[in-house]
Amino acid sequence: MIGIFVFGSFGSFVKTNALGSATTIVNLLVKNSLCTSVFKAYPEKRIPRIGNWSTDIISDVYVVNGSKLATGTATSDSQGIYTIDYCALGYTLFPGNYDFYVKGFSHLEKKFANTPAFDVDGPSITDFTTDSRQLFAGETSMVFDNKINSLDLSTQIRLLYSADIKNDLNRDTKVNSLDLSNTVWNLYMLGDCSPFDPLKNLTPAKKACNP
Ligand SMILES: [Ca+2]
Ligand SMILES: [Ca+2]
Repeated sequence: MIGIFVFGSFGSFVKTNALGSATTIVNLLVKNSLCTSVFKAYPEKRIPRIGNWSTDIISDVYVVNGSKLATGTATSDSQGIYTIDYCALGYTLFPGNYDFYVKGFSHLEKKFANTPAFDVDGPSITDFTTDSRQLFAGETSMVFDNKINSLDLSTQIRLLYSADIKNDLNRDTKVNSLDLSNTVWNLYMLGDCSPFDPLKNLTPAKKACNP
């Protein structure tokens, strides 16, 4: 749905000049904001490589270099496209630039900084796939600590030869050595997280972050 948000009063008003006689019609700025926003993100290393980009998504919206504004969830389609109605979730987001933090089902959190969004005059899809950007795979343990480590490897080994979808990183319907090799490739990789993330500064660290 499309929400209409108004800066100031709606429409126009009559302004009286210094002599109190002549009038001027002043039109006020009316801005549109998209409640339902469409995004695109690619989870990495899928087989087949093209058109196999579905995953569960958590998509958080932050002020640029600032605090958290909104969070939403969705399941992306085979093209990596997902839709979130932030208004239905109770958030009001105006056209502008935001920092997005996006996490796939088996993936580290990734920051997409200073990204324009929520503007009906802007691109129809907020595209997180430009410049070969992808969500890094291997974060599969029950504990989301935003780092790929032995917890994730041991989870995957335990579920080897199963069809567990979280550990089937390439989504070829089975957990096997190809998925394990993806996790080993990303071993010790850290995700991104906001300096304001409440999980960041727990001791011992529950959630790792890129500097
Ligand atoms: Ca982990
Ligand atoms: Ca697999």
